[in-house]
Amino acid sequence: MDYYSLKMRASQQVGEGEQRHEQHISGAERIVARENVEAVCSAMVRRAMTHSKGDPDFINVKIEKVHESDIRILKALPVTRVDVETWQEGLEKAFELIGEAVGSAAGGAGTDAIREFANKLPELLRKTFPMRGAMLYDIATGKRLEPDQARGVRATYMDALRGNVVDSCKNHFNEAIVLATKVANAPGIVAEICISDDPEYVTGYVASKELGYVRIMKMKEAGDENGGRIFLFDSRKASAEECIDYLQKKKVLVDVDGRMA
Ligand code: PML
Repeated sequence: MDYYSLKMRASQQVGEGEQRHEQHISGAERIVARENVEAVCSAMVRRAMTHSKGDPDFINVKIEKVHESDIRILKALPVTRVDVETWQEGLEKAFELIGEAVGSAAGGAGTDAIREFANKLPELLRKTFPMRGAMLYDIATGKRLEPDQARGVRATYMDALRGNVVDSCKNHFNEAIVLATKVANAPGIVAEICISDDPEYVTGYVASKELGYVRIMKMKEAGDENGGRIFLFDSRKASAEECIDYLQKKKVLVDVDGRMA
């Protein structure tokens, strides 16, 4: 069967004079069967044209053929949910889980080393707020590995294996479980932490092959437009090039098996 990758991004010019620049409004991507290309494409354009951030000045839709033999099918990570009273409690829980994942990846590194790493996490996360992509952080050396640190690394070419569903609204969870599953299966990836940059969306997650996808129901204050992602990577297990190549080029369909909202 023939598949096609569709990617949409929409932006708007904001600011005056020298301050004038392009601001991202909306983006989406799918991998669909040939017969769904037109419908999915128009749903993407509708999504761009009806976004709450305003009217786009620029919409780019890229459509590429994908050979079935180049697609890897992955089983979605199992999902668990952590309810918390406050976003501070949620963040603490997320940092604790990430600390454990990093500790066990580092062969049960001492508690001091894990505590030292966990202390760095809030600052690392803050550094991701202005980035479009994720930070790729090497737990073996403490170095950042994104070729462009202002942009970060973006996981792309992925979708859920869900037949011919056409949707024009963003569903944070549905998109995140697909991305987190692709990322968790990347060479050398130990874990991921994510906070949405949507000011109205306070749920975030931590994920890894061992932890699964752990939804933490509050990870920031409502109204806060800061969000970001860190991919925690171990350079003793794979090379950064191999990992980035997989994240940015390998086509993945995720078997969500009834997990989607
Ligand atoms: C994003 O907005 O891109 C991040 C979405 C996080 C989804 C968390 C969840 O609902 O499980």
